[in-house]
Amino acid sequence: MSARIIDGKQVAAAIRQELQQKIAALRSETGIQPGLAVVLVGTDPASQSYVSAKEKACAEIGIYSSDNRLPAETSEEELLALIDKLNRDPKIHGILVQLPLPRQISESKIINAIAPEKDVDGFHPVSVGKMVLGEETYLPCTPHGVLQLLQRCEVNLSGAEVVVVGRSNIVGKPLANLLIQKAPYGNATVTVCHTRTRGLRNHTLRADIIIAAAGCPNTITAGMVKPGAVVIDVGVNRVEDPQAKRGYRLTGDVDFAAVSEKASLITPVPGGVGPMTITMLLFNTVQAAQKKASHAR
Ligand code: L34
Repeated sequence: MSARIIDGKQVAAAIRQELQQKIAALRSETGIQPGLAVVLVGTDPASQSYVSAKEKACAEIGIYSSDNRLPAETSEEELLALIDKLNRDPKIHGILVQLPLPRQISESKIINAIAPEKDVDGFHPVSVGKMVLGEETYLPCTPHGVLQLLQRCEVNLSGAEVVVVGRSNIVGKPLANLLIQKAPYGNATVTVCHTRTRGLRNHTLRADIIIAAAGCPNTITAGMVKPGAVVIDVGVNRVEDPQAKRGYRLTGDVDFAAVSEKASLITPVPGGVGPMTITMLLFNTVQAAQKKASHAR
């Protein structure tokens, strides 16, 4: 059996089209154009490419974006001053500080400084707290994108055995939390595995849905997958490849070729979760602008 491949680009394009219409309506009804501040410190090539993709996506659907690229030596104080300025800028509804940050800057200090109403990444403790409590808030983009993919592919989560591999603050932890919520996108039975998990395979073999977010190629091999399982690959790893044009190729956390012979549904890398991450950032930015418009009335 060969799995159906989930086309993340196509799902992302459909959502972006919905957003484009919402933005046009918001602009004509209220004069408000959603605005996103994009902040990148340093020159990490992967971060540069993600940030450029986010800015391009904004332009395509009518979100204003301000580009803030700072040198790698930027101090914590300088970055805090920029955040403060963006917090007070009325044209900006959302602030994205691309992670990771250079070593001299505390990520948690920076995230804490973002006004919660502009926290379109959903990383601020206030946003995380609301998410865990099931209150309305901005959901973190990658987990939200995964939920959207599952929903739009009509994967039934209620009572499903889900194994999340990875416990990062930006993917594993929030995703596990969302999946157990008493909500249409939740109601799953969730196991979170990580680097200290014993017998990873015993866990993944039970799973109806495996979500790989370990950041390591070949974390999930065919022998770890129950026939017919749904496999979502969140990993984006650059692997050196002299044959490739750019000197590297992208691969996820899943042995795609072998696992796709066993799964019923699988996401590719690239073209799976990545485009959804960017799309949910756009979604949150539009939501932030809509909220502001409704307060202004
Ligand atoms: N603050 N930092 C903050 N928010 C985020 O949501 C992120 N993340 C992660 C890293 N740091 C962050 C992203 O934006 C990962 N991430 C991200 C975004 C987009 C893509 C991958 C990761 C993506 O578009 N991937 C493409 C391939 C891109 C390429 O060719 O390099 C894909 O199809 O998977």
